[in-house]
Amino acid sequence: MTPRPLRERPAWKALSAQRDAVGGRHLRQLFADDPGRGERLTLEAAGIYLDYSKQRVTDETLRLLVSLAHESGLRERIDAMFRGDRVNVTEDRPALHVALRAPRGASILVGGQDVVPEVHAVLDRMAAFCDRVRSGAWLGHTGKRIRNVVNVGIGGSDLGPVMAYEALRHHADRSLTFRFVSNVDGTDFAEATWDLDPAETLFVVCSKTFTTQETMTNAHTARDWSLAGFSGDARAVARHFVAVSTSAPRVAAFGIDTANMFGFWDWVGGRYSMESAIGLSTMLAVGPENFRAMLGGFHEMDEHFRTAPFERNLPVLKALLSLWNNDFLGAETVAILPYDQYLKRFPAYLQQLTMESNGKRVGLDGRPVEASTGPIYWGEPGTNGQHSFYQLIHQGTRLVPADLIAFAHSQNPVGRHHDMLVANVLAQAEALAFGKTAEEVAAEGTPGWLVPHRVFEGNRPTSTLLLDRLTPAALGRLVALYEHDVYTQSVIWGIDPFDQWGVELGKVLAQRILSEIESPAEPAPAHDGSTQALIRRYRSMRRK
Ligand code: G6Q
Repeated sequence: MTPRPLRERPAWKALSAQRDAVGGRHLRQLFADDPGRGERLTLEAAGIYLDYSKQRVTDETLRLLVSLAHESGLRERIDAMFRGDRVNVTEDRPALHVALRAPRGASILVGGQDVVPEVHAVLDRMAAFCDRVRSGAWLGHTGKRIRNVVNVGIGGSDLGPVMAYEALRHHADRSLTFRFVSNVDGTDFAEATWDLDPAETLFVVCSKTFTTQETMTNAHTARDWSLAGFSGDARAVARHFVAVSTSAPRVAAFGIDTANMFGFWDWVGGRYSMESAIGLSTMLAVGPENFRAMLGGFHEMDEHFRTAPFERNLPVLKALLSLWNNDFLGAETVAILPYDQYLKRFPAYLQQLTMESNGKRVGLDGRPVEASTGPIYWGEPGTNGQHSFYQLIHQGTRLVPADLIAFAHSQNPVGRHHDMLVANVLAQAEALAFGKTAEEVAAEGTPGWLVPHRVFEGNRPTSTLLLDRLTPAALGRLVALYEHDVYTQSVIWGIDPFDQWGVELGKVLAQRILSEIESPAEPAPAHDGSTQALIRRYRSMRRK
């Protein structure tokens, strides 16, 4: 059944009415009126404890948000995604990343064919390959062991692998060095390889399409760099290059033997692919067993999302709270603040996942969406952010809701560090919610003129996510949580979270401008006055 237009859904209307009644109340008041909310507005599932009591909601707001999910047809849309319907409407294909982490023996059909056996066949091949590299059975062209792995890819073929490598570094084989080259800026390649020996270096070229300009340029540069180390002997490619792609013909055309290729499928979106063969570098780093444990964590969250009632469903609740902040309280961003140094690339990873998915202005019907979609995700690990941009969150004029992510156990227990770290997360959430009133500031003897500067208004909403420790399984659960959060929001807005047409225009123009800036003759003016002048200026600067 097609849901009613967004603003005509009864829950949407009731939430709009709630906005002033609840959205205008201070968290101090909400806690004073309802002291039990700190215990009650929490949820523990799939190894994640979520405290959402510091969100600016009441039980009634939550009830209406859950009704909104029902009125938006979320149940049906979740089932549609899991059974392999073509939920990626504008590209007319399924978005079946959940099949990548389905256990052996499960069954998910695409076009009448069970894809789970194929998924496990690739995982098994990846595992066999990774075991050979990690054990030293796979040798380079001159018989040396592989010591360095360079992942070449961009976007979804880079951000997941680099985030997962950093996140799981504690579990990684430290005798191997990992580097990630994504940018077409030659500096990226140069800095990633300057100290590496080609005889000990394996390149993993990751590209779903095997046509992406940046990746193909870097892959060719990598081949030149590698072969230069073997006096141009092209046979070395077979020992020093493997590919991850959906296109065997293009991999073969590049010169990589398809025996050294790991495949995946067009029903895996780039930003939803870190647990497919795109995660080969992750598996090389942490080994097949840890990789499978990560898949187990993903699957655990998948099952929770698929089966839990919405009011006890972590991704659904997270999505609804984010939607409340964004569409009803007017917040434009979400700060992702992991209190774990290993998650330093997690905000960047989530930027793509959330903003490339839900940065859309038209609905599935091609008409403008009736609400603000995809908030801006950004962030840095705590405690570093506290000494930089937290000022704006605490005392600026904008509303910046934040997700605070913390672990009960450090992977590197050193002295009191971990307790200090966690004390900071809890303190920030408390300060953001409750602030410090003018009376409190004055009572400390602060001179009158300074009081306004030292007041913390509070009422800044946060969600605190507490996990046991950052294991591979925990990472899987965390990523799947955000994936399904994104999907839930997209369903309510009625947009396609699996396409990314917005990246196309710039790519086409870049091709055209490249030929113009490289052309020996002055190119005919083909652009607006500004772009034309910049092309002219660049050409003349390059001539000097
Ligand atoms: C992700 C996007 C995009 C994609 C890159 C790389 O969802 O589709 O970031 O991952 O453009 O694409 P290839 O893997 O095809 O090189």
